[in-house]
Amino acid sequence: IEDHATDVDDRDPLFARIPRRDFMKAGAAVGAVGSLAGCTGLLSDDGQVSAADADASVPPGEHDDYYAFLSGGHSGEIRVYGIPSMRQLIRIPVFGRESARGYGYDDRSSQMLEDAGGYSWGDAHHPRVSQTDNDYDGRWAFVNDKANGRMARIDLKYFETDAIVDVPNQQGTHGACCMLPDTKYVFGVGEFRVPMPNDGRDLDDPDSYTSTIAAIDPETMDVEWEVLVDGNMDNGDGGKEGRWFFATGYNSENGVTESEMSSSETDWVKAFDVPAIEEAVEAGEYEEVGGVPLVDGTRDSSLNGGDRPIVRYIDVAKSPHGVSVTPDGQYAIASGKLDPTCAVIDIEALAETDDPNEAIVGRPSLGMGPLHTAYDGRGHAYTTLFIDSQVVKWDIEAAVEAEAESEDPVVEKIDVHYNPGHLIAAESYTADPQGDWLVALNKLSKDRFLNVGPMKPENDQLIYIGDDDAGMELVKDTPAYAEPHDASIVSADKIQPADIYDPEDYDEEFVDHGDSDIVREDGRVHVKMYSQRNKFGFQDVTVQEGDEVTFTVTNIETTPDLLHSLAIPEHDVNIKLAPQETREVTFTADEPGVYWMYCAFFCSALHLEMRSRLLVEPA
Ligand code: CUK
Ligand code: CUA
Repeated sequence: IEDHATDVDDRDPLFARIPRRDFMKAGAAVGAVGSLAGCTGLLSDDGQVSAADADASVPPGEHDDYYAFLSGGHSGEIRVYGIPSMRQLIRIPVFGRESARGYGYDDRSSQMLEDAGGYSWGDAHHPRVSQTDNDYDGRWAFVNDKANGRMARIDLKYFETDAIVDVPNQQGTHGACCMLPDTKYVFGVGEFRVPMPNDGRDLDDPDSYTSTIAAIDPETMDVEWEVLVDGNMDNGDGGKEGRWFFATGYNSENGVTESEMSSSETDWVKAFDVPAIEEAVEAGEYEEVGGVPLVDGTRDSSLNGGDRPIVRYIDVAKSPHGVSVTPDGQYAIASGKLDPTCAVIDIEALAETDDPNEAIVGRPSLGMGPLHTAYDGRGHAYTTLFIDSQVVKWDIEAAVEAEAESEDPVVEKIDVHYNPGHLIAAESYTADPQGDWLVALNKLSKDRFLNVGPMKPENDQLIYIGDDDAGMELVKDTPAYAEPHDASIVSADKIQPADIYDPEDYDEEFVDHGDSDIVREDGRVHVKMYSQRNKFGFQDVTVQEGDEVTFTVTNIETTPDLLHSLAIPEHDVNIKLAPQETREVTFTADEPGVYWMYCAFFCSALHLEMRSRLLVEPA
């Protein structure tokens, strides 16, 4: 068991709060499955490579079975991995400028970042892919910004961010997920409680702080309505049938310090009855705050007083963290974090009972620090144990029956390295998970990789879960740059990205081979030019010192994978041009001189020669 680094750090503030009795119980369970896990490890004793390991080694030139969209935490981006190879295929900048893609450098994307608040970074936690009929439709991915209260949309035709909304009345938009079955809304879950509105009032009156959930229209990215609640909120997930949305929350105490926030023995999972909220909005039962209808879902609200409350407050052990709905839509499972159990909430029962606490039908004791839960579609749940550094596989129905028969729903535990946050199984958020691969997003890698200094990578571990008899098998370590939180894994055939741009899809005017042009008017110069191997539409462009210059540039190539760019030294100009893409950039030519405009993508043997001169004449 020593080998199975249970990794309990006694300085860990989470651990410090776990009752000793529960720790002993979990410790015994680890021992029972520890020996079992030992014989299913990657390198079996006879040195043979396992079947799962062979499956996971995607040979050179072959493609993966899945796309995985991983959030990049405070790097503000999304990373796309192939599963099971764990190769990083591309990065998608979302909340911050990124020079390789020219994201935030051309006028359109920099205006989008500006309109979304003008922040230079974000904290991306929960990437969720749009669904139709509870299955991935390959249209969009959405991701929250916990740092600045925003939600972004990624267009999966081009794998690029195409919209960001700054959510009113939310300071930290943490949980994010789609309203299923058909992505009617994207929900943003507000975490940080603040005065409402946060305009200088009630500064030191934490009892009056509040948080909201926001329902965002996925097409327009407009916030349609928000619901105000008691307590903080954390993660969220939607039911499969268009009625319920669940959010965990801590700090029912209205505290502002760590000890205040975790003093009470219970907190809530909030179940939002979406059609009931829509009715209230329809009936005008809201206040407009920050430009959006704000519906009162606090416990004492009149909207919660009648037969059909809009928000049900379900008591669970203190400070729950993740919540996810089972693939069959039957249960919402909320992880205990500071408590070794998960709460299994029967969604149908919730609609039928007056006391929402009666909807809790299971409380399996899983281990130390349960955070997030994923599904294999065969009736198992997989929950990360942050403190135990394990993934626990358990039987959902056994957990429900255990209420009556005290049966142990835990099937197996596997060690991960180390301290996992989220985990994700293939298509776990749909009605039909694939049940083969699972990725544990471990916060710490410690000594698993070459030492790269004090800031170590995280460790995303690939685990094979396709064989219930052989058990879970750890297959791969993958170093990850700070700091993936959540992911969505989508079958490769459900996403159909474009190879080249369609000029119909953007606003800028496509510049053909023939119509490169310069228009001058009152200190403004507009240059339209094409780019192709190995030249730009103009060999020289002459402007006056102080001119405001706009370049509209089109890559007129139709060959996939043939990119150009326009880079202009000392003007911070850097736009990416994929085949048939047009981008615009505007800058002031404020220093006289010669500036070599060049192409930064290595596009041919004459790539270095692909340059033109910008001549800025002294005023
Ligand atoms: S949260 Cu980070 S590990 Cu933002 Cu989903 Cu739980
Ligand atoms: Cu075009 Cu290099």
